[in-house]
Amino acid sequence: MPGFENCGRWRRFRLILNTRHTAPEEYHFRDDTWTTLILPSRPRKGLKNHYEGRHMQITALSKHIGAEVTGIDLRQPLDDVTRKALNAAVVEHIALVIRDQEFTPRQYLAAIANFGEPMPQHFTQYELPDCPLVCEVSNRHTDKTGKRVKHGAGWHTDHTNHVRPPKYTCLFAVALPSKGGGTSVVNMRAGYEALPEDLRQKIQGMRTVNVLQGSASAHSAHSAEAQADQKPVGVQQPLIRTNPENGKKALYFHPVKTECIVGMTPNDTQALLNELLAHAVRDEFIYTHRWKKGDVLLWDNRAALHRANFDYDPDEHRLLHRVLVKGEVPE
Ligand SMILES: O=C(O)CCC(=O)C(=O)O
Ligand SMILES: [Fe+2]
Repeated sequence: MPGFENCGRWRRFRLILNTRHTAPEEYHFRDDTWTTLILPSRPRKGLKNHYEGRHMQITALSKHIGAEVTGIDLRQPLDDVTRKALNAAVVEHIALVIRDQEFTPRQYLAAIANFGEPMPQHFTQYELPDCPLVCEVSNRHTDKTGKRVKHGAGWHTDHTNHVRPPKYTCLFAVALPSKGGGTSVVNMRAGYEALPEDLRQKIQGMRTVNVLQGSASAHSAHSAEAQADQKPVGVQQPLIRTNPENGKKALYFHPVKTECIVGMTPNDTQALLNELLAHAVRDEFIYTHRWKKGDVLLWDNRAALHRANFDYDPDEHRLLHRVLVKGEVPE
């Protein structure tokens, strides 16, 4: 029987693959404890048991957001229990860091398929030619004027102008600056709960209208190029989104892609979104990932905003490989 160890104030769980096949399958979430999950690593016929002698461990990184996974090689096939535990960890902890991976783009794509179906991305010019569901996020990309594009510099969630935006965004480090260049993810479940009551009441039932780039947004995602591609009719999304996997509500918006909130002008909309950001984005709700070689970072777009940190020497190369996992129609 796995033991529960007291570990202070926040929820953690630990998952151990039992290579001796003695313990029954256990799967628990418990508040105020470490929860240890003992999973059988089933040997497959004719296949060497790839988990032999290894431990997969999932450890929460803070009270509000982030968990780290060690002791797993995502190039190997995963059993259902392991896959479910990883997916449950993303939903629970919102941002998941999986350490020490080594992939070709195809292996990376296959690894991410454990989390759902990969989907095509907006900017097809960044697709890897041999593996188009994997796109580059690079600080060397330029727009038509030759200016460097700063992908994801402000708080946002991805592809809100899609009817079915991605539930997870996944990044894998390929080239990293010597310092800085982290990725920050903020818990918008906590952000929603932290709103003053009158503001929370005011935004009930509101819907954002999403285009490639909103006319009143302060940031320019893709400048003239983006404007040219813009769809005339926006896609509506709920401003408060419920994650169907746990029933929890979160603030859900992309300030740059929001043209307006239904019934409001673009300028009033931006003012309201800024007010929401000011209340919801708190240091204790943020996880900033400091990239190491071999890291995969993924997060649940249904409960988070994220941004790239441009606090590094731009002459150093920063390249991540990105895969998006298909989501449901937001409600
Ligand atoms: O470069 C990063 O750290 C994140 C970029 C981003 O916003 C994304 O990949 O969706
Ligand atoms: Fe993004």
